[in-house]
Amino acid sequence: MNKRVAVIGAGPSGLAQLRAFQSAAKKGAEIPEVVCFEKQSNWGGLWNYTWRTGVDENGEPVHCSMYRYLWTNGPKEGLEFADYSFEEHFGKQIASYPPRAVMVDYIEGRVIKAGVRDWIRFSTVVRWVEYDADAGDFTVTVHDLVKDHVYKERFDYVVCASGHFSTPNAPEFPGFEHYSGRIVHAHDFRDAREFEGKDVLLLGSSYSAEDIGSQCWKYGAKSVTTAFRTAPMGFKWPENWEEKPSLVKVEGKTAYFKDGTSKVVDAIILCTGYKHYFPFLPDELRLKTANRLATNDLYKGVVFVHNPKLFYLGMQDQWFTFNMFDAQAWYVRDIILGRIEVPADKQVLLADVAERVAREDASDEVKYAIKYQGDYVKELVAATDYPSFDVDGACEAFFEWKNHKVEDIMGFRNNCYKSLITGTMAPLHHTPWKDALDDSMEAYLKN
Ligand code: FAD
Ligand code: NA7
Repeated sequence: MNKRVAVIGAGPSGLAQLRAFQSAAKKGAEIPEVVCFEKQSNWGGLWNYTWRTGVDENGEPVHCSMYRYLWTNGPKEGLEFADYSFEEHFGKQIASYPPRAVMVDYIEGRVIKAGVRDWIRFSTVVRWVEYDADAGDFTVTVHDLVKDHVYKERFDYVVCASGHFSTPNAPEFPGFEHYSGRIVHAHDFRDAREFEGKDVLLLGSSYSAEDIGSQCWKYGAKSVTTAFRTAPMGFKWPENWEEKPSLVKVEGKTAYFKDGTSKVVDAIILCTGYKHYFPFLPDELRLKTANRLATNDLYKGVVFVHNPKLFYLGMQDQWFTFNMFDAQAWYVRDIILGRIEVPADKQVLLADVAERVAREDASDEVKYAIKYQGDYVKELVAATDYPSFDVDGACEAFFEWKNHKVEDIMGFRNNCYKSLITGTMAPLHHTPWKDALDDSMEAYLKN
């Protein structure tokens, strides 16, 4: 097989694609040449922490949106690789909400074992992708940032795994221009200790607002205020945390809210989400979608309907993460290997997308959404040789996790779950989350 596949990004999704091809090769299949372009100097995507914000050492936008002291925001049992358990990696079962460093070690473990590092060209940013309809292939223009050299190569298929939680959605509010405190987007938040003793306002009511607010609280902020646009998060917050409706304006250091109340705040953190942003793709190849479970224009959630030789991984909003990226990567691999056929009629592809969108829109219930994405994972897993696992069990774990958060938002990480891959129960972590200030791997693994 002398086909060539370009994979853009070596985060969890891109690495899943490499692992998918490597596992087929290991079973004796002939696979195409796979080249992965990664703009950072190491793999791991968002999980590859950097202290930098703004631009990186090469002048490229910093990809990382993660911060110090980040622990997974859902139980690890919901994301465990079906072909590489936590127990296999760590040699023992570990507690359910690992900090980022532990997760990086786990993510790396599988691809080190697979031996695919040589497939990746690090510090190489994809600048542009063009499709040549006559030749039926893509020309990919990349910049080797170390050699400072721009070059082009041709590929039969392109897999875009560049992530979508890196380019901030940063709205402006009246008075921001003259505000004398710090205004920062969640993407550039790095260390909660910066806000020790401060009154902090977070805009947004989703994961970033909840977790960055919790970090600030844990590391000694004087008070936390979160302002929602649509609906409050509604947890039983600690005493020095309050939820307000939308921010209307700021004057001096005073923030004014829609209900007529106000509060003097030292810093404003925009937890207002991210944009799907693909500056390296022309109009006809670029995915344009909101952050939702059924994206626009992706047949089976991965095949770009306007050019089925282009695939996107991980572009959905995410309850399921690593195992969903795996299911997608195995599916894409099997299309490329000719094991799965994509219908030739574009109307069929569009109908698949429309059905997924309608089904997602049928309910606003959180349980429905979790199950919806679980069913999607099942659908893809059933079509390939990715090891099947108890997806319904993972949904149950997510339901339980949601209940734990309602019971105790600052204590939900003190719970443990049973692995759906090995069946082993995770140990209770040695220290409650709110008291565990050291997020190193050594500290976490002391169980
Ligand atoms: P990314 O991790 O974003 O990786 C994309 C890769 O593409 C990056 O390495 C980037 O450098 C590279 N890239 C981008 N553009 C180019 C280019 N032009 N050329 C070359 N390379 C390029 N998920 C969980 O399961 N649990 C959690 O606890 C959790 N916490 C999160 C916390 C935060 C703050 C955020 C933002 C996300 C969190 N997530 C979490 C979700 C996260 O989206 C996934 O875990 C995962 O990182 C997505 O993987 P990905 O490979 O699709 O994208
Ligand atoms: P999300 O989940 O996309 O949430 C964005 C939040 O920002 C959400 O509450 C939005 O309110 C709010 N938002 C967006 N635009 C505005 C404006 N203009 N004004 C006020 N509020 C706004 O992003 P997160 O960063 O929380 O999470 C992304 C990932 O990071 C997630 O997968 C986690 O694992 C970590 P809405 O409810 O739409 O009214």
